[in-house]
Amino acid sequence: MVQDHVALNFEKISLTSHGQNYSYKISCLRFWRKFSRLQKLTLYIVFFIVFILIYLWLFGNIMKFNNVMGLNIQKLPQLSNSQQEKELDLPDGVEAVKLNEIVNAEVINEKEQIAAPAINPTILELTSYGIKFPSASGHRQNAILKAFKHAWTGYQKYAWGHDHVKPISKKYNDWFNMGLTIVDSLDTLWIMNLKKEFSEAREWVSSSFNLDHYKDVNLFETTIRVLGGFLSAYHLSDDSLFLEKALNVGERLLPCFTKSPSPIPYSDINLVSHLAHSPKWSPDSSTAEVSTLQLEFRDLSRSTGRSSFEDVSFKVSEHIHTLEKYHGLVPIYINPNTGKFHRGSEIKLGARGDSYYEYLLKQWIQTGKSIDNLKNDYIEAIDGITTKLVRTTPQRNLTYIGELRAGTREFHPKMDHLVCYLPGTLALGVHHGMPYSHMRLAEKLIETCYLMYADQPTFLSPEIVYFGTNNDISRDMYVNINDAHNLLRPEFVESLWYMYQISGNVTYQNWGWSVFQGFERYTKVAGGYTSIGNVLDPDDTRPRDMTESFFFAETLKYLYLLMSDDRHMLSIDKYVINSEGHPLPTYNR
Ligand code: DMJ
Repeated sequence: MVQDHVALNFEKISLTSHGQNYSYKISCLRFWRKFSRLQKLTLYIVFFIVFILIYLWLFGNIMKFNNVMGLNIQKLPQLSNSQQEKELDLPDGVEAVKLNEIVNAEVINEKEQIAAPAINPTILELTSYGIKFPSASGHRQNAILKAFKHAWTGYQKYAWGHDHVKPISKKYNDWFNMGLTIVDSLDTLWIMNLKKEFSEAREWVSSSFNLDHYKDVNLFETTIRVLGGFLSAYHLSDDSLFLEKALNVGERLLPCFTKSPSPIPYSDINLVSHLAHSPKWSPDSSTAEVSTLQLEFRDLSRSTGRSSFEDVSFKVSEHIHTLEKYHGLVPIYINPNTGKFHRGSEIKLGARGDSYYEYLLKQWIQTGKSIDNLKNDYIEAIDGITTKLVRTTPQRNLTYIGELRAGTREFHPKMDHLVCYLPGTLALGVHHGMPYSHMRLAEKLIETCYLMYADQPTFLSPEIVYFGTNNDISRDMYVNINDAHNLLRPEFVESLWYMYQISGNVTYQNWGWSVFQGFERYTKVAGGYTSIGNVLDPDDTRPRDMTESFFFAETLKYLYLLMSDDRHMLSIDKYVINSEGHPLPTYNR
């Protein structure tokens, strides 16, 4: 009957034969004329209502999405995945995230969207590019993620845009006035897949990062935290804003090199007057500081095509290579006016000495293992460490690295927590072809570092430990009350990550988990995590009300990577990680 006729077959109508189409049209028209006026009117109304409903549904959804995201959907690039990869020139094996995957992911998490501030359209674009990391998996990795979010929330609430949060007084601290915590955290946010937080941080960088403060800043700290932070954010996200900021920072720091009469840079610079100078308390620069700039400055040159950054910074390494050393070991002070070591200064792998050794190896890796002087200086230094600084304790046979005192070069059985970066660096070296004996040393040292935590009732390491010697066998490893503070430092968990990544031994994961429990129990406060003054007494930890930016940049990042199901989540072949935990790409030469 009527209904039978109404069943229009659009397939047939679309046939190419004009004659067939025509006859169908005629029969439809006849059919339509058979309706009474009332029937026609009813059908008109039904069609109209259906049309309005479809329109409202579509329009409502678009508006809702726009309002929540602050987006203009039409501005989103309509690229296929392969087009995106082409445009971005991604390296082999690096997959561009599909744009619609990102949009869907954002829509699903509606609660979070509503809390989010308006996001610039370009931000959504950028999250669809860059290197993709998996979401947190498993109980442990999720616990680290939760800790990061807790610390980040405190920083956002009480210190946003300032260098550090003071999580107990719920205030902030400024050191260089550069929003250090934000810049230092960018790549951790990216790796942890915290897209909303990354977008907010990116927005701050875009609108508020400012170098026009009449202020002295330290060349080394600004390089590893700020320049390194921007460069790694650039490489991971593929967002050129970060490269632009990195370039601004590099340019401001250049006078430290160019104004020095020797290849050794001055340690400090005023960002506005551009006056580069030595620290107020000494004419010398720290050896570790001047030799821990090259990964970042080289990467800045390679990324921008401006060679001056690499040139001036590598001259430092080339110059130090020519200086006389003590079995490959360097004194911790060097003078930028003369270019010479302060020969009477201490030799150690803790503060002011540490990353000289680290950057010999890492520069060699960064440059495709093409610079032999770096490799040879590194091997000679590790030999020197083994023969001149490594000792074992009389009671537990713990292997540690001591220091050589200023002037006399007498052995001092003291080790900073900072030295605990070394097992990781040694393991990285072995992975890249350094002698296997380095791995044996790494394994022994990391056990001592573990006991620096496990020996304390808080399961947290002090800043410095001392060891018993053959002349004093009554004590094995001990702590002076003045050195009993813990600044939430990363070196031990950093080494655990390298050791686990290279050996696959889950003991290293378990040790990291125990240390994390110590942080949770004794440093967690309402506004985040705080440094403490005393690891020796769980009832008297003396909180210091301070979260250093390296807790976000390194400690939590390494713990997160350590707890990953995929121990190669961040490739140590494709990336070399700077002294502040920021991954930078490796090159062929
Ligand atoms: C960080 O800023 C860097 O790891 C630096 O190389 C040494 N000190 C802190 C962390 O302890």
